[in-house]
Amino acid sequence: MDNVTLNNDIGTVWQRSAAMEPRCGFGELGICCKICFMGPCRIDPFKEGAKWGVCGATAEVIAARNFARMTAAGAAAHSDHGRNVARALLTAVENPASGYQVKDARKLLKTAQHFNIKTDNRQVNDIARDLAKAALNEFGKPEGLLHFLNRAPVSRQDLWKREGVLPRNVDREIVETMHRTTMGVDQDHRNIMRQAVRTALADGWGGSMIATELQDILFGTPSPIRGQVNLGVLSDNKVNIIVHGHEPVLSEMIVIAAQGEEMLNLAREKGADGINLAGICCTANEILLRHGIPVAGNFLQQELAISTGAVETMVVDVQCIMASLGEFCKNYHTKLITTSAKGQMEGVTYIPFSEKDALAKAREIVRMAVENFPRRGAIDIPKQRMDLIAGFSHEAINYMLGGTFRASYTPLNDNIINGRIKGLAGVVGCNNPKVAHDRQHIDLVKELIANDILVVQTGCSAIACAKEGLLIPEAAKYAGPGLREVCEAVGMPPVLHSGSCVDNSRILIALSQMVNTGGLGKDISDLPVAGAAPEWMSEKAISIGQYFVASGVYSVFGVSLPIFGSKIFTNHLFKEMESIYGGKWDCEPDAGKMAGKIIGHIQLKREKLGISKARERVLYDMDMRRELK
Ligand code: XCC
Ligand code: SF4
Repeated sequence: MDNVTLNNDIGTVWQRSAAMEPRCGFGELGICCKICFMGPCRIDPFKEGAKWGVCGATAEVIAARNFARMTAAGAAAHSDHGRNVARALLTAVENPASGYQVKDARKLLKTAQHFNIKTDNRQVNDIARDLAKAALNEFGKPEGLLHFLNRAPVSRQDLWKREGVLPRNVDREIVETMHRTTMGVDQDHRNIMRQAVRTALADGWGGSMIATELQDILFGTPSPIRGQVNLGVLSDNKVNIIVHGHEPVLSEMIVIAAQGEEMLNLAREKGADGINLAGICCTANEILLRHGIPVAGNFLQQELAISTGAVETMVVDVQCIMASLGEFCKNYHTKLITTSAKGQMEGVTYIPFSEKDALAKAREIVRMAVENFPRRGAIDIPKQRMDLIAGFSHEAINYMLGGTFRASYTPLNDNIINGRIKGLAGVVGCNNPKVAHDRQHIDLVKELIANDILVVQTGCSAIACAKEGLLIPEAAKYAGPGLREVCEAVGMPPVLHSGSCVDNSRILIALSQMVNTGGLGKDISDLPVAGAAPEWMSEKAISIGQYFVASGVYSVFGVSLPIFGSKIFTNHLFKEMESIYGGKWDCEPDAGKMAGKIIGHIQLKREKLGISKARERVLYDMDMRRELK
């Protein structure tokens, strides 16, 4: 699909990516600085040219500042999303006409406890109001630390305290990173990286976790649900609406609006057989997990979806929305609608979406889509589509493995200890046109499950593997014998879809629970687990990598990393960080080699835990039975 021919000048993302070659080597290596206007400065990686920027900054300081700023930007994106969810929770309490309401009261009570909010003999709405306000306070409170940090294993909290990296509030860490990386402040790459850790922790254990937990309270905690994926989910006879972006605060309302009788009647009036809603990127994951709404594709498929000619409306909010879409849509009848004051495009219809009149605005958007149906011209929808199962929140994993009455992580830990499952890998993140679309995700995940490693996924990576048919129970046939046995016993796929990118916080909680369950060491860094982002491109991925490393997880990225211009800084990420945090960064563009590194790492952790040899399964024979009597 990389070679669709188009009659517009802007082309596809692959064509524009090819036109960028050769890319700037200084930028690719992370040693280009434009932080002040004495520059831009660049360091010669071969040390024949400039060793210092105009201000005297070295390669490691420049690379560290760039890296820290990427972390801050990523943390800001996830956390601003989280803040919006907290505002929506407050709206649910104060303005029921908005369409929002508390769906999971049980999770509300549990989450409130983490914030020391009283729950006994209180109305749901009163607790929800307190929680929403407390969550909003996390972004700018003048004193204290982030509440969710107390969900990490105690050993981890102690380590963070020792290192001085406990985040105080979300906004402050992002602001401080911007301050410290401005011209002439922090000129020690290790000190810069400490602040980058604090900022990333404020994302994973702060902004992202607030987004995930409060979304579950508002829209329901995911549990396994069937769905379908790929461009073949678009309908040839229904109005196709694609929601693209990140915040379910918008997409949840579109789901409700598209199901209304009034809109369905209007669609029939316009000659359509109904309304077909589908998603792209993380917002797709959000409504897939909670409603089974089909996924049209991941990041690199946003233009392809429009090129089918079958999309009446693409409605976008924030993050990962290509700037090309406005120009791209001019060649099709597709109506592009932006909805966020934070994300607009010149010449594109903007319908301001706010929590206050969310449902009314969603109806307006759906109506525009329906009215656009008669303008549809020739269509060409690819046939490809695949079944999948998604919805493995950490609560769902708990119930699935442990049963409703004794929900726990004990069975998972037991299966890891007895060697049926060798370990856990979180494979997450974006697509990047610099590498073959989806290939790295699929090749990596297939090799991991073949080696009895259970894979947990989020984001565009989950969508990539879903298209390949790895997210159905039948995919157990690709798994090694141990993992296959567990999957078949429980009826689960060997690859578990846990949600969007803010939902990587679910993985943090799952890892903490594995530690607390016992038998696999005392800290996250003892667990036989690893993280990977084989096709990363977004700054958000850097923040995620950084909070996983700082939480004790070995995290390996594909494509490349903008750090290699400084050996000193690379050494800090790949070696020194491990001696501090027990987790470290790594980079490996080849999926096969990446799999080898992860398998090796998991094996090493198993050896350290003393569980490296798979225990022989004991079969009771007659002699042993007699002995027992
Ligand atoms: Fe964006 Fe979240 Fe990356 Fe996909 S995986 S390209 S960030 S949509 Ni999050
Ligand atoms: Fe150059 Fe230093 Fe300014 Fe960066 S901060 S652009 S290295 S002078």
